[in-house]
Amino acid sequence: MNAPSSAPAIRTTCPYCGVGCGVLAKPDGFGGAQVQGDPEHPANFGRLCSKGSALGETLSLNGRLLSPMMRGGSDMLEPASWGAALDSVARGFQETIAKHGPDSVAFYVSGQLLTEDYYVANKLMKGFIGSANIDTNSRLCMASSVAGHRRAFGSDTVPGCYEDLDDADLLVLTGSNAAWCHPVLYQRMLKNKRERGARIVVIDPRATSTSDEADLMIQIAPGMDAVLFSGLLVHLAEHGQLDTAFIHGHTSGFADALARARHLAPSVEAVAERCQVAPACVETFYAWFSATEKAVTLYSQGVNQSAQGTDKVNAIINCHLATGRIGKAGMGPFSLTGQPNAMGGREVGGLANQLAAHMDFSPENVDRVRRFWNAPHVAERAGLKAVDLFEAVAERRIKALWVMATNPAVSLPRADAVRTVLRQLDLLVVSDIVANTDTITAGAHVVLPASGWGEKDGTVTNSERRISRQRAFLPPPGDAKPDWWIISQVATRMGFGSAFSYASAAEIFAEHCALSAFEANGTRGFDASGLSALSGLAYEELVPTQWPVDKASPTGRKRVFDDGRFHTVDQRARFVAVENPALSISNERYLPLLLNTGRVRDHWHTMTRTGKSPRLGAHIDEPQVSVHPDDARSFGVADGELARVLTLHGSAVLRVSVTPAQRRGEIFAPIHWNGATASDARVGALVQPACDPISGQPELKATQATLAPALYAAYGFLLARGAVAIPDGVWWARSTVEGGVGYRIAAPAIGGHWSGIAKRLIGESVCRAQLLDDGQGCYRAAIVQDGRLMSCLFLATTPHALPSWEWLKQQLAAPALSDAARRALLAGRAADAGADHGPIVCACFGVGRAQICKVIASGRGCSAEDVGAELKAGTNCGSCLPEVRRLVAETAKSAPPVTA
Ligand SMILES: Nc1nc2c(c(=O)[nH]1)N[C@H]1C(S)=C(S)[C@@H](COP(=O)(O)OP(=O)(O)OC[C@H]3O[C@@H](n4cnc5c(=O)[nH]c(N)nc54)[C@H](O)[C@@H]3O)O[C@H]1N2
Ligand SMILES: Nc1nc2c(c(=O)[nH]1)N[C@H]1C(S)=C(S)[C@@H](COP(=O)(O)OP(=O)(O)OC[C@H]3O[C@@H](n4cnc5c(=O)[nH]c(N)nc54)[C@H](O)[C@@H]3O)O[C@H]1N2
Ligand code: SF4
Ligand SMILES: [Mo]
Repeated sequence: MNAPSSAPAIRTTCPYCGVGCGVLAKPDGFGGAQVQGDPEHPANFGRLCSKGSALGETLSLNGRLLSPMMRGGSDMLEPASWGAALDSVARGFQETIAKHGPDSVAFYVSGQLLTEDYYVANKLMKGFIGSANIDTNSRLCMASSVAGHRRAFGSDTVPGCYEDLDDADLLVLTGSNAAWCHPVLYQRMLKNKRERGARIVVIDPRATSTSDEADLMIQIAPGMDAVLFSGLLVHLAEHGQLDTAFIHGHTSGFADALARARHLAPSVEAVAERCQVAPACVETFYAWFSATEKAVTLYSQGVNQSAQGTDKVNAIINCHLATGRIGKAGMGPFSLTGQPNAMGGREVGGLANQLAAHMDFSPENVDRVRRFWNAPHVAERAGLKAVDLFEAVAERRIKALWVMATNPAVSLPRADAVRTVLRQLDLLVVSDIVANTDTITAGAHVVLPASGWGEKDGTVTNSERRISRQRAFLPPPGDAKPDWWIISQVATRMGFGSAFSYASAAEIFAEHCALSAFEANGTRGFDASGLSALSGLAYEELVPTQWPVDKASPTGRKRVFDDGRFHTVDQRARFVAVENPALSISNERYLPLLLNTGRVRDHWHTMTRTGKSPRLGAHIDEPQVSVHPDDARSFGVADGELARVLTLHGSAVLRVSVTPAQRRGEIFAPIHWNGATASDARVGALVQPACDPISGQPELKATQATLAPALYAAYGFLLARGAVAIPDGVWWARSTVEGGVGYRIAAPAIGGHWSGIAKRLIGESVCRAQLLDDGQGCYRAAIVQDGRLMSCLFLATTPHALPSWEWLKQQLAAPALSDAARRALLAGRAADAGADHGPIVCACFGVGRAQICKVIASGRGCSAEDVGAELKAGTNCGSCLPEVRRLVAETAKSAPPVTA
């Protein structure tokens, strides 16, 4: 049965990336919902990417944390009442503070909390506990942009808006794989390219789906962005492209910044040499930027996550200030935010080096916030930034820690070390929506069930400063509660009840907006005073609104700094003389490779939500490492085989993808797999902890590494209707597949031993179905019940001897096995190549690579549009269009069209 179609759709916002797309969610009456893009939301006008489109598949309660848990006598987590759990958290914090002072406790929070949750957490720590030891995963994500903005503008403000991407004639993307990470926005840029002829420049050490569509790709040496943009500043100065009126009227520090730029980047040749790219490439970029007034420079983690991230940001902003290209339609520096509410957390002041609402720790601000909150112990100095905070846990300076909506045992650098030190805490509290994250299993004492997306109310702010409502459309499952409620309850039990007696998210939002303007006199960037008097009903109906929103602009403002006035004391923007960049590495000869890390198209971070969707799992379903062909040869690893990646900090076994998209000497691994989804693929464990000296953001994109083949006796697949406990010693990676769970496995031994393991893996009845073929080094077992495949195990001595995984998955999904499929299962091969769809390219319509290639080869797919007409691939969200185009181009190259 399906949803009564009259059920009203609820307007809400996507919980993934910082594009902040509007979503219409229609509950189906059975705990799920149908989801589509909100045509009225100005971030997406109805579009959603593959992740947003699959939100409905992530709502099941499978794996959800449904009750508070406390560590019991047996040292195991056991269900507890809210009263007992909250009391124990409050008591734990109070006792630690009483014994060791307020700086012995900390909160580690997240850009995935709603603004209201964030506000309450920040208020409790900085106003009432009296420490600033609250930091956030935004330290790993946006801290360099925050620091760069504050140095240049005097406030953490993104000047422009998404409309600028429609109006621009040049779009420069540096350190951003927007085609995969901000897909709806990227499609908007492509539309501009298609319809208005905007040019796209992509700057990245690897070729990506984003660079596939670029007019110019600069495959830059890692870490050299500041050199490239310093060279641009020099070029602008030498070619009469400076806006001298703007520089003199509205900025300071130009001469110093230019002198430093000249030192770093004396000539195009010098830039090309340090960036390891062709001089012509650099020249073209400079010429295009010089000649194009309407230029936007977008940047993300290739810029922020760097030991020189803040300088990279300022090197970019310098070029926009020098040309006066800021605060005007179609131009400006544009920091793409990662998480759905990275920006909201920054508004609240949830980073350890800010106090609250764009205020620092000056005595005046401390006093101001003390009066506003009526708070007893306002923190008077900055607290510990993320990496230092966990260092303090290791040194036992922090003894009680509350982690909310983030998974530091996976996502921090040196993640294995982090996971170990979590065990040293006297009290580890984790608020999450799922029961088994690596942070929880590391040794949480108390685990608190939060309501998730669709179950709670609040606001998020996207990359263009637009505040949108997330609205509940499902009841919270089990005992789950909103994060703001959980924090307020603990605050109340710590004796601060009168300041935390919130009855709704709306009340908190109003207080947050009021604080933003409290005694501000226009000196602070973030001003949402225009929303501070919203009634509960008006909050319910709040339409997406960009801050600043105040008396002067009650409906919000698209752009700021359009009047050339900035938030510094003299209202002038600052040029910054940037340092000479150098990667934070020493030249150990035994670690000759550089490990870069990042994201894949269809997974979100540690996969606690995207991991539930079969179609999102189908695009890339196991942990990978991309390796240049020359490196593959010298390190003896081959495409499709497993390799161990080693660094000073840890190791992981990943599937090798050999690709010329990598620069020689550099490898890339996605961050998503962890202890809950794979046996040995915690990429965060490999990563070095060096940080940017100004922002404290870690260098997550460059760690010295090496690579070696990881040899097993047998490789294979296991498909089952539910999760399976895989024996120790077996390498595995799990994904949700249609109808069950799929594991890719690699095992140290094969033979008689395997039938025992098979029994454990797929059940006793396996004996009836098993087929052992020692002669060819293969092992196969399948259980078929009532004509349906229930589970199967395939092993072979090399990965290349296995049947097609995609074909096997199709058999598990099928309501009944065909006779041919049954025979093929026993023979251990796909029934016929035509039935094998290959790895999924289009997640929306489940179209595989083999299907697309077949259409292209038949001559019916000369363009992505043709492929779409034949197979629908790419016709919904468009996230796969870059890959479809690449397949068309590759096929055209490899097989010249047949002439009649
Ligand atoms: N599918 C998907 N989308 C997401 C997320 C997700 O988990 N999955 N997460 C969201 C979040 S929180 C974030 S922060 C964003 C991140 O979005 P992005 O920053 O676009 O993604 P990343 O893959 O982390 O890194 C971007 C690129 O930086 C490049 N890079 C590495 N070093 C350098 C360098 O020195 N210079 C330059 N110019 N480039 C370099 C990498 O090769 C990589 O292609 O994505 C958001 N969107
Ligand atoms: N090597 C390397 N490391 C990286 C990065 C990289 O590029 N390379 N990127 C960094 C970046 S930019 C980021 S943003 C981080 C992301 O890293 P994390 O923040 O650690 O990853 P998530 O999986 O997003 O964690 C969010 C957690 O919150 C839970 N959750 C979801 N909704 C709610 C809710 O409403 N309430 C509560 N309490 N919990 C909820 C989820 O189940 C999940 O466990 O990783 C960082 N680490
Ligand atoms: S681009 Fe995709 S992940 Fe990002 S907000 Fe929009 S639908 Fe969600
Ligand atoms: Mo992020």
